[in-house]
Amino acid sequence: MTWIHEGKLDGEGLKPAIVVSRFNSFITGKLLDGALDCLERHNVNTDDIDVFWVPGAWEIPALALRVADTGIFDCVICLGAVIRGETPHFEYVSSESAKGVAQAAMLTDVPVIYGVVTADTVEQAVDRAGTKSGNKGFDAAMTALEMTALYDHVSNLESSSEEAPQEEEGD
Ligand code: INI
Repeated sequence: MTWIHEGKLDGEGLKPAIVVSRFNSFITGKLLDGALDCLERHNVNTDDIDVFWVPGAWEIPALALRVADTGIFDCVICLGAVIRGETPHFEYVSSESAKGVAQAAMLTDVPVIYGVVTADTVEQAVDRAGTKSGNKGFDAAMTALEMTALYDHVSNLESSSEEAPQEEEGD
């Protein structure tokens, strides 16, 4: 028999944190709206959501790791918008922000979710923040719900296998 493990999309009783950057706030504000909408529509209590504003996408990973390590939150949703300009700044900011969020996720015990829009143009970014291509903030919050449920499920598997009686080794 194959055992399938999946995370449920129910946020009841969860306490999520959102780390969101102020740079390009006309986009990140929409991502935040999308994430809040998703969490509330999946039974997360509004009073249980904490939002942390940082200056730019570069600053997201360091704060996300600190927030995750408090042990107060069930997951951390990272939201930002990096839009390509005429300078190579875009490459540095977008790649460090993505790498940093991935690293934070590996270093802490709760899911840290990447919801940073990287776009060539303002129009593309707008498309991903609640218009033509959906809302990446909403999507990131859905991912957070699923991964939080999976983390919880896997740690229950670990503790139930610890409690299970050990088979005696034969002679
Ligand atoms: N920060 C962003 O979040 N998006 C951008 O598009 C961006 N660009 O293009 O420069 C950006 N830069 C600021 C950066 O994130 C830091 O806040 C800044 O370098 C200070 O460390």
